[in-house]
Amino acid sequence: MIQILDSTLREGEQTPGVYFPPEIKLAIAQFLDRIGIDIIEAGNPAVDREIALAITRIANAGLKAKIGAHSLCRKDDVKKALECGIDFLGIFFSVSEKRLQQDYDIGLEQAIEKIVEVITYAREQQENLLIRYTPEDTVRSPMENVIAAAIAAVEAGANIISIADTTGYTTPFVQNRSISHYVKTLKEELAKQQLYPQIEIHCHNDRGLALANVLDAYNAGVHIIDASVMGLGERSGIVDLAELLINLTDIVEDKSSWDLSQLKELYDFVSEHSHISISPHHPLVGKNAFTHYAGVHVNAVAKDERLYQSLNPEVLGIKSSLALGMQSGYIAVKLALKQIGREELIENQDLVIKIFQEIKQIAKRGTQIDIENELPAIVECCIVKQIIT
Ligand code: HCA
Ligand code: CU
Repeated sequence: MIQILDSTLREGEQTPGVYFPPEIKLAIAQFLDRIGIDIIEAGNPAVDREIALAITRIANAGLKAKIGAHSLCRKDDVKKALECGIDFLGIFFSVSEKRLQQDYDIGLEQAIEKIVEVITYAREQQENLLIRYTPEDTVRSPMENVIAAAIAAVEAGANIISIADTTGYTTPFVQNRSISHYVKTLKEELAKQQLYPQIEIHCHNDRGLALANVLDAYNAGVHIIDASVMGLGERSGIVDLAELLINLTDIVEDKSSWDLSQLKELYDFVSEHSHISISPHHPLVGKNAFTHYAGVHVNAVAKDERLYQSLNPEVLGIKSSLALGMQSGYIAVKLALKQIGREELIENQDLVIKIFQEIKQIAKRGTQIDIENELPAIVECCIVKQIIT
């Protein structure tokens, strides 16, 4: 069964301007737990004491999910992470010679020694700890280096190897640049050494392909997929959690793994506390995700919503809705009158036409009409005009 790691609290906080205080982090973790997320990556405790405090609180909250911390490949940082009482530790370090030379002035051999030393230390401190090693920027690093580091890491005690597409470089149809190629090659090479760690993927969205890439990796037999709420993260972020879950629901065998009815509330909560708005057309959770507008569409969905919906909004605890504006037809006006409790006016053809024309006039100003809050006043105004004329 595929496992989901949510990194809203770690990668998500690498969105400029985003910071979730400990009590908000705990509430987000509780939401994720209710949804059925397997691993919650709660932050890097070496960044700030308050982050360490938040991770500790989440780790002590009795959640079903495994609680993880992120750490640089340093014993001191690992020590801080373990003090938080975590189940899962993610250690990352590059194995690309170019990066190693430019940033750390060391070679591959020294890098692998460091990785082995830190993983060995973590394993000695906590026997039941799940340890993940990520060769940062895996997919742009020489494959032979990645394989050598992965073998050494697993032999030193890592349970999971993560393939990080740190810069959103992979793409499904370009030879040797697909994430499935990396998943398959790494699995094969490790199996040759009788090593069978879990394989994870972390896909950034720089090319807008993060979701396509994780589905490609799913097909290649990956075990753990990283995502975040709203896809929050560095630059263009990573895979969007809601989009990932709905697409996996179509392909996994056990459809009841996740409680999707919590997603909308979680997204609104994260949007509020990150101060980043959800675009109206965001799949599943955007304001317009299940809103029908143009006349032809509204006519059809009035008979059967499935004519213009391939997803059932009820699964997400959402109801479909109607928008009024330039594209609307008479049916939309009648449905909107019904919605605001003025069903008795539907038979008044002249009035319906007047309201319809008024809506078009307002729409020309480029503003959207709020059915609940604005339509009642528009209706009253048209009734008065009808009496006068
Ligand atoms: C980072 C880099 C990272 C690490 C992923 C991991 C990436 O911002 O620290 O440790 O598995 O994209 O490579 O997020
Ligand atoms: Cu990342």
